[in-house]
Amino acid sequence: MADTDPAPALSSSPPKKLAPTPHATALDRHPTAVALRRRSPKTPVSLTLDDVRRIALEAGADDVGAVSLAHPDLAEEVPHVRAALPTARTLVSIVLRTHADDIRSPARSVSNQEFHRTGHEVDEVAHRVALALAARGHRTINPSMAFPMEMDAFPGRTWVVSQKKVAVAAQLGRMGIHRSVIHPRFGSFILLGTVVTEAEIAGEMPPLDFDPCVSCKLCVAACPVGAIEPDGTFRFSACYDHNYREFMTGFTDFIEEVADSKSREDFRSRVTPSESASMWQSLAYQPNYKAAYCIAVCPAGEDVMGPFLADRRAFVADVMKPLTEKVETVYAVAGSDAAAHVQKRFPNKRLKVISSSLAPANIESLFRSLPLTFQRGPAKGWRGTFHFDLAVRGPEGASEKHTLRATVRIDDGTLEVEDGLVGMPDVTVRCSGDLWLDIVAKRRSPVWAVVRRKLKIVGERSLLDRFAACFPR
Ligand code: B12
Ligand code: SF4
Repeated sequence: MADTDPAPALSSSPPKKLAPTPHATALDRHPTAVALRRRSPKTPVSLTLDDVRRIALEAGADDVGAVSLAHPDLAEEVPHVRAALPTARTLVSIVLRTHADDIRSPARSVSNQEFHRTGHEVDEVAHRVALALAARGHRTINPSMAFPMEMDAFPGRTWVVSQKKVAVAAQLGRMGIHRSVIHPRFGSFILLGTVVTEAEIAGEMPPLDFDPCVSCKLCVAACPVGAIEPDGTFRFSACYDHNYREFMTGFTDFIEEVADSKSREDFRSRVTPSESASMWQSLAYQPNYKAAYCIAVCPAGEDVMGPFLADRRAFVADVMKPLTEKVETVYAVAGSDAAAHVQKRFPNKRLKVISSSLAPANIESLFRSLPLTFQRGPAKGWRGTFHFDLAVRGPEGASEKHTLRATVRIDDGTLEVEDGLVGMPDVTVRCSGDLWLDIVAKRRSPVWAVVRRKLKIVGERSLLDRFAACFPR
């Protein structure tokens, strides 16, 4: 499994004898050093895929696989995984089942309880596997199944390892239309863990030779904010703004409402007592997801599909309708595709308009994050090419500047972002990167910046308003 692995062969290097230095130092005479030198050195135990599967199943996993970090589909993971364990060579993917009836309950407290319970169990199982591999002489870590994450990197990539990618590379399932991994037996009712180890593991997982997703598109129909497209395109901001209302930036938005409120009455007009109580519950216990309906309605998987196969109409009535007909608050940013979707498809639900708190951390990440916040609705029926030529300060304290150049093309609902100034622009924007970030975050007015000659816009200015509407805040 490690043929093409560029990492040094740490696990197979012979154990070094802890010989004392020629001139005995105080450390050599220390009781711990003396005791250790009396022991015979440990040789790391070689491991096969069967060994690791047995260890993980005994630790409580429902299914398990392993894949080399050198797998071509995991190239993007390498720097992140090695930042957490520099000698990492193999990823052990762990699957735990969730209880489908709980996840399907319209009572969100029941569903959330199950997500949290199984999530903790994933972390426990992964920890037991990590200890077992470490005891066999291989440095091993168990990154969390979800939280805590590396929030320094927020709002960029905060996760140590992408468990979906690892599970798919380890042949444990395939990505469904709803962009979660579907296991051939347990379907969408799983949570994933990944154990990162420097051990080389002999043996390969047999390929999963079919796609467990049955393309029924119930996930598309069930999502209250239209986050899942029939072709499998995932609308990240739609899911994040609603489902994660009581996580990360949803919580920040709540705090900012507190800060902006002039009085108790003003605060209550912005945030209902029920929403405050819900936020308290998320803080005091564990953060509550608002939906996960895409997972709840998914009929895929051998252990799950029976009722759907027997009577599809009854399945929709019993499983999907209670969720889609539920009267509940749905969060979406004004002008977003999600807001339009709730109004059109779910008039029975209460749309609550919120501000997007997905602000980029710096000008470099602004262009990388555009696809995550792009809204197709406001981009329909027109096209424009935008050149950005932005002066960017060096690292803090440094005086040097560089120029960040990017091209953004919007064409009838589609978005393309490219490095450099490419093609003929309809609009060119020139200013400092900091100023553009402030304008995007509405901290500065572009009119003020043009008047003060800090911002230069060449071309059709009205297109910039259309551009802004595609990234509502
Ligand atoms: C970020 C994240 C999210 C994001 C993005 C979800 C997504 N589809 O990727 C949000 C906040 C929306 C989310 C929601 C949910 N999540 Co989540 N989430 C993660 C996390 C931390 C990383 C996911 C990941 O690898 N993304 C990158 C690539 C591989 O995913 P992708 O689909 O190709 O990329 C899409 C988005 O992620 C986004 N994207 C791509 N790159 C980047 C970079 C950045 C910086 C950002 C912010 C986004 C982003 O754009 C892509 C296309 O739209 C993992 C835990 C982990 N450490 O792996 C759990 C995980 C994927 N989540 C999980 C679950 C269960 C959920 C929820 C059901 C939670 C809930 N109870 O409601 C929903 C389901 C939403 C859905 N249909 O996907 C499970 C999925 C299990 C499975 N069967 O696959 C995981 C694996 C946690 C776990 N340990 O089990 N999640
Ligand atoms: S609900 Fe249907 S379309 Fe969606 S992931 Fe599951 S099987 Fe695929």
